[in-house]
Amino acid sequence: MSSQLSSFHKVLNSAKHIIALCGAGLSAESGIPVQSDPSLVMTFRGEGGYWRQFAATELADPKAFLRNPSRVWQFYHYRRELVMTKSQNRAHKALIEFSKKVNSANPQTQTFSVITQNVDGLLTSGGNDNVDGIDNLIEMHGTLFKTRCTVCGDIRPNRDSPIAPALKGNESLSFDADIPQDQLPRCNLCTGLLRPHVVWFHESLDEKVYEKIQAELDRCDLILVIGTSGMVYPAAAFASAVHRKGGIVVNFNIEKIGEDVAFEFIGPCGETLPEGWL
Ligand code: BJW
Ligand code: ZN
Repeated sequence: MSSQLSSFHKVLNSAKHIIALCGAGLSAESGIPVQSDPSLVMTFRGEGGYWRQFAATELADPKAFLRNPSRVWQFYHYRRELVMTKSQNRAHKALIEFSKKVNSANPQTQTFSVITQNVDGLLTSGGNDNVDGIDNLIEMHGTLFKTRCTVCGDIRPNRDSPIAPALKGNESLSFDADIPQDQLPRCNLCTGLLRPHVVWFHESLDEKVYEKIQAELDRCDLILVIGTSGMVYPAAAFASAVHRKGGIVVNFNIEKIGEDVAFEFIGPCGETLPEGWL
């Protein structure tokens, strides 16, 4: 075992309040595209081997939805359908295993919570494969598998495929079908237009979710930063907040990122994370 790994194990065993902050890199090995530069583009491999590029900020944005809900729903329908074909990878499983281990021991000794920016739901229990999930999970940017009514605010789980009949067959990457609003996903309670229950650019996090995150950060003495570029706020500020209070920052990424890092495991987290827990 490398000396870094054995030192990390000591730190991991003696930490009291551990957080894992996850980003798109966690799900990369499940085959879910990573947003390489969230300020500019999201890239997907299109049919025929072409790379098509979309300005993520033009789709994951409340103004875009107001202007063209048909386009934004096609983008989210595409991603829901894609994610429904994917499964947890070794990194998800390592986190779930660690969470079970910590939670079955004395909560006075150690706690573990996971804050994920991912909206793919791969850390939640259930899903297509009825898998195990993380007990103490905060999906800070929401999830692809819940809807929110733009009129009455009702939030509910939804794994329908397709989410509306008119979206079926619109899995191409052009997102340019002009679907009438009354054929987009509608609320069961008030027939209002539904939207994905995710946090778009220029939107604030849900207040209760943010309070929960603050409480976790306040007591945290070890933060594992897994597969996130640290470019999108407020999540980008969490590791330095922990570091400023004397906590330890550990990075799992395929490249070097961030400052104030005590340990760095460079490589695909499907490999480095399971090793880290052994
Ligand atoms: C691997 C790997 C492998 C690959 N193993 N690793 C302060 C300063 C500047 C700007 C702002 C600021 N505060 C707010 C802003 C604006 C904005 C922002 O941060 N912009 C930045 C682009 C600068 N933030 C917001 O708007 C936030 N709202 C807010 O602050 O409200 C207040 C407000 C109100 C009104 C006006 C203005 C402000 C909300 C942000 C919500 C972000 N939502 C998204 C979309 C969610 C829905 C959806 O997916 O459709 O969340 S954006 C997108 O980025 C998504 C992600 O969760 C998020 C983070 O991306 P992540 O996970 O880090 O992914 P990548 O692709 O960036 O990185 C992947 C990493 O993995 C890389 O490092 C790879 O190396 C690594 N990797 N393979 C390990 N196998
Ligand atoms: Zn409604």
